[in-house]
Amino acid sequence: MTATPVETPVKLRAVDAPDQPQVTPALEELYRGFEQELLVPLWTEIGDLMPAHPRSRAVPHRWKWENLVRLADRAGHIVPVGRGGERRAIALANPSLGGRPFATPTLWAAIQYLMPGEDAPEHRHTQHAFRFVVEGSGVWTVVGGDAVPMNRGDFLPQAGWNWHAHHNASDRPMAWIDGLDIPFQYVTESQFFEFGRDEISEDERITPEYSRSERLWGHPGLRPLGVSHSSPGTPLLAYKWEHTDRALADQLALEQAGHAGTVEPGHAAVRFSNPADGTDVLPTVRAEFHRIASGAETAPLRETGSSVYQVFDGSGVITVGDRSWSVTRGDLFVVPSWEPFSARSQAGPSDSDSGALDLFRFSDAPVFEALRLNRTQLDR
Ligand code: 1HN
Repeated sequence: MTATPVETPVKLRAVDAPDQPQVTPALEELYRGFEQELLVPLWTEIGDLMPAHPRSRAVPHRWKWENLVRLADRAGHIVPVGRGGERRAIALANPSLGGRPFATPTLWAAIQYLMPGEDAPEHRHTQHAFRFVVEGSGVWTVVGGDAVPMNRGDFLPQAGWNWHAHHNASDRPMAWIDGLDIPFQYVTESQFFEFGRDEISEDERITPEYSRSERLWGHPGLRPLGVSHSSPGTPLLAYKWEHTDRALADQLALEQAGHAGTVEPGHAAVRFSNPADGTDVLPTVRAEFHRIASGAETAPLRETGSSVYQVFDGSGVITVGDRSWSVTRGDLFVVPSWEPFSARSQAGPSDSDSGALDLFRFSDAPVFEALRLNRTQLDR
């Protein structure tokens, strides 16, 4: 029997280039020696290891919501939800990340779909997560026993290690998006996961208009004195659309009246923040909402770290690096690290509203800020 030769994962190629040592038999022999000992010299790698600026492994990409919903609905009729698979969640796979379910090198984004009367079983994980609802209603997410309603425009963060299950109490299917820091926790090898109860209790199968968390923490500028909050992430489990919408409308109205408030002309924006201390809602994930007034355009901006956007309302044109797309309600797109991003609002024929382009955004910015790796540059 012949032994299969053991393949070493290190492969070094001597190349004839001005910044490389002269290719000689001695150099070739040195490189074979490096391969045997699993060694890689810096001089063959430095351009890739230390680029002059970030060059993302991810590429800019857009997913059309109508295609996602069509396929999720088909999955709803074919694929059951239950223990093991846990969720009918279908993830965006960035075309240059090897077919992995990673929207960017750090962020997961998925459409989740729950059929009428269905339950997604309880579990918990260290990954930080949120839900954002672009259309529909009828699902309650039960976080730590607290039933939280989900309606169009609502943002529902849920820090890692909280028990959670979902329940569709309505007679219609419901879709929403999930964002998590799965790729980040995957590469940092920090994940834990546990199954919870197979069924939530009858007294959790309730459909209140406000969760307990909203009744405690959801009043603007008012911190409850009877409760402490020390666990990671926000104690507020839902940020309702009516507040977000009014904040953005007021910024643009104040600008019209000659007052400060917008981030640039015709561009209103808010960050979802922790009411206990004003920080980001999740330790690893930032979430924001941007409204670009009819006809306005944002200045091209580069930032370290990556983002995923979902169009909440309106239509427009998005430019990311050398890519440009028309977008409309529900469409998702990714902005990789250091790719310049700009958005232009352009009312489409079917847009009934003010003509503004409303964008929900999430990013890995808290990680970059904590590590002091955050950098921005205006591109014009
Ligand atoms: C998860 O628990 C949810 O609770 C969504 O809705 C997506 C993706 C991977 C792992 C767990 C949810 C998920 C997930």
